[in-house]
Amino acid sequence: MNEPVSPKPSSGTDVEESDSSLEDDLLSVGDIDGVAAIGICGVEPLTQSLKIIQQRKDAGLHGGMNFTYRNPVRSTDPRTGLPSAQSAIVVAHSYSPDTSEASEADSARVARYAAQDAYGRLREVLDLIRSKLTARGYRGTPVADSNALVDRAMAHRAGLGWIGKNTNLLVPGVGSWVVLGTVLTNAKLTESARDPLLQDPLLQDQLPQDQLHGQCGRCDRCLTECPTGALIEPGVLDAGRCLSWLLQIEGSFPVEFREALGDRIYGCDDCQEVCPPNRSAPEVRIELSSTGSRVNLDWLLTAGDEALMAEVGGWYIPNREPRYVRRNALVVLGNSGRSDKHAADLVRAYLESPDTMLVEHAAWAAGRLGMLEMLRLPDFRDHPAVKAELALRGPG
Ligand code: B12
Ligand code: SF4
Ligand code: SF4
Repeated sequence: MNEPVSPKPSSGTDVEESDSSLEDDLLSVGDIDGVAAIGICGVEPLTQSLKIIQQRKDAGLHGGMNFTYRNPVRSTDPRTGLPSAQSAIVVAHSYSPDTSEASEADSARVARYAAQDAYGRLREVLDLIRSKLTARGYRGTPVADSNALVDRAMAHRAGLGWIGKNTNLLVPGVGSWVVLGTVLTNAKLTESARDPLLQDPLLQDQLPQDQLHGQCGRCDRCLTECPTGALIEPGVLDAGRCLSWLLQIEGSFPVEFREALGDRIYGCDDCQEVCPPNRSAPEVRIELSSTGSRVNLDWLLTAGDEALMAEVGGWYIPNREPRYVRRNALVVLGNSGRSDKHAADLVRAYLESPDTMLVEHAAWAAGRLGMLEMLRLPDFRDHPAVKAELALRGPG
């Protein structure tokens, strides 16, 4: 278990003993280890964000995602989470920039935010803010990574940082290895001092793109290094090309992006790993999640439903169906370059699956691993998915 969060002793803030203002007391949470930034802002609807979400939806850039795209009007109105809200306290909590365990051909990689309990730690901090509010008779409603609010837009409004060309919120001096959350409250709080341009929500909403990405300067590494070209313009992501989303979609994993998936089984960090401001990210010690940063591939492909979900149940998995974890694992297996008997046995077992989607991915893995002979066996060669793979790979 993580140790419960408590302010650093140096902060000198104690609700009972201090005569500091409510704002000072709330902002003192910023002294807790791991809290990268904290700010207070208003709860007017995020009109610019609404416009952006609608534009991207109309252009098909959401790639079928729901989240904030399901009901953009609600997700861009902070009062959706608390109708009596008057103010918001927004927090960026760091997670460790390095959780990497040695890469092995029989394991799959988990993105850093999911390799550790980053949201668990954030929620503890948000709960502490809530308790400070309720101790003074106010309401406090924490919201983080839910469909009820666009977190980056709130963090931007609260002055926590800038929106990078990779669409992430970057905290000055810290970078983007942070998760974001908000506590909505019915207390009317003084907004944090920040860039005058950002003081006025109307002005903020009219902020031109070059100022939005201001501190990125002329850098464009995230755009050029994204393995699938998903960042089609500075700050614009085509979710239909983003590996992080493709791992979460229903149906087949798109063939054209399977090789680019490499060994990723959940999330993708490339556009943050290449980001120069992230070099100054602080090291934060957070307990690893149930998976850690690498999951054994053979285990993923042989575990029963219950055991599998006990391990990876914290991930977004379409309809909570374990077959999607296995689909993704088959793509990783195909990319593993393995030629050992155990890998061949795994592919073979999935070619026998009653689930056509899994047969199709197993056939692809066989083709990529050079196991075409297996596909030509009488047991498999007449399956439509196998036939299609054989046709694609040629006579071999
Ligand atoms: C859907 C979603 C995804 C989707 C789409 C991401 C995307 N870029 O659109 C997918 C599955 C691909 C994804 C991936 C990741 N995600 Co995600 N995701 C979300 C979620 C649930 C909603 C985001 C959303 O609404 N996207 C739609 C676009 C249009 O909105 P947006 O990118 O947030 O941009 C808003 C602001 O930038 C602002 N804005 C943009 N331009 C302008 C211009 C002006 C003038 C103004 C004022 C505002 C403004 O308005 C936009 C719309 O509200 C949020 C949680 C939440 N409830 O907010 C987490 C969230 C954005 N994800 C997060 C994380 C950690 C990730 C990953 C790093 C995980 C991983 N390792 O795989 C990757 C990063 C990939 C990337 N480059 O974005 C964090 C981001 C932390 C940060 N530092 O920014 C969030 C905030 C979760 C959290 N609470 O911490 N994610
Ligand atoms: S998460 Fe990966 S695929 Fe998505 S935009 Fe970033 S680098 Fe590209
Ligand atoms: S890689 Fe460069 S352009 Fe992309 S977000 Fe980081 S600083 Fe900005």
